[in-house]
Amino acid sequence: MTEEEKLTRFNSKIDKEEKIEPKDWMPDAYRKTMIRQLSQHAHSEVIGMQPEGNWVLRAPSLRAKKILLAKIQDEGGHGLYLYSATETLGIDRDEMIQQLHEGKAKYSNIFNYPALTWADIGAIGWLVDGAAIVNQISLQRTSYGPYSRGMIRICKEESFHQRQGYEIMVTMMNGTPEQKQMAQDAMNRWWWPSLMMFGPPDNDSSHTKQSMRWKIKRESNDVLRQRFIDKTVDQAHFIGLTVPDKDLKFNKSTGHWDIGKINWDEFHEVINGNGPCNKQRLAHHIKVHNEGRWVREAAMAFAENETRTKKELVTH
Ligand code: FAQ
Repeated sequence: MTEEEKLTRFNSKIDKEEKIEPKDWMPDAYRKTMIRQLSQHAHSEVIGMQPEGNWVLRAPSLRAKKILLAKIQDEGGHGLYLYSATETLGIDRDEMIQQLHEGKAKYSNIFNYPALTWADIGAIGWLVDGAAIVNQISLQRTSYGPYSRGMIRICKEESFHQRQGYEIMVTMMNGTPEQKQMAQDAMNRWWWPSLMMFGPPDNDSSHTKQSMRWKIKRESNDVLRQRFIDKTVDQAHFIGLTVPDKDLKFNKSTGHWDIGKINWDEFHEVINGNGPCNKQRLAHHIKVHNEGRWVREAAMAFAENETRTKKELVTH
């Protein structure tokens, strides 16, 4: 097949809602975009374990600790699915990790903020996982097969995460005045960065147009952000939390909540390495990655040994 025929076939698959699979021909730019988005997503899951990991030893009960541990383990698992899915595009994990460590690969803005109190754990589960689900439900229909299948699995676990976060917020809002204030403070800290998770406004989003044409993204940043706002504002009001936005107003003609201005300068600062915790997050990842070298080497040596033994059994 000529390059042109291959491209026609690829486009017709996309048009017919057929998935693109690892061995299928794909344009280089499609592969590059998929590697960027998927690896960024994988890094986010793994770096996202840090703000919550900070609270494992300080969880207020054994029940809370067990739930938090399970959630953090899930995030590690999501990272694994996503790194594996990215590897099907022809890049290996070491290279992805190197890009992360060198600051060449991004991860979600949201994980560069500190989790200061137990209420932040509630806010992370409710708002951060809540935002992640809205985005990921849409990505279940993404055109790249391994990503789409990964998203279906991940969304199931993510909805449990959102519920556990909301449960913490409900409990605190039913507690003492101090606990209510803690919940409100956490809401104030996490609300705006959660809205930024959906990426820049559509007219400033460099990749959306092409990614939607390729059906990598199924809905735009602004559409998904609005869906999250509409769901979440009602949940906040239901438990007595105030959304920290003086311009928040229900728009009867559109049926949506209108919000005030998002501070996009803050977003750009954070994704370019200057958020409150960027340096700490990366330094921790690098340290733990280096400390874990012996585990990776032992696992590789074991795998090689197993393969050798199997081969010897076959030849004898
Ligand atoms: N943070 O043209 P667009 C989770 C960058 S998982 C950092 O709109 P795109 C679970 C973007 O890379 C959360 N950078 O980009 C959990 C691009 O940079 P470039 C992660 C961002 O890709 C919970 C530039 O800005 N989820 O939370 C962000 O079409 C709790 C222009 O932007 C995913 O990654 C951002 N938020 O749309 C884990 C979902 N937004 O290439 C632990 C998959 C944009 O110019 C604990 N990803 N940028 O250097 C996506 O859906 C898309 O990549 C978007 C961005 C929607 C995030």
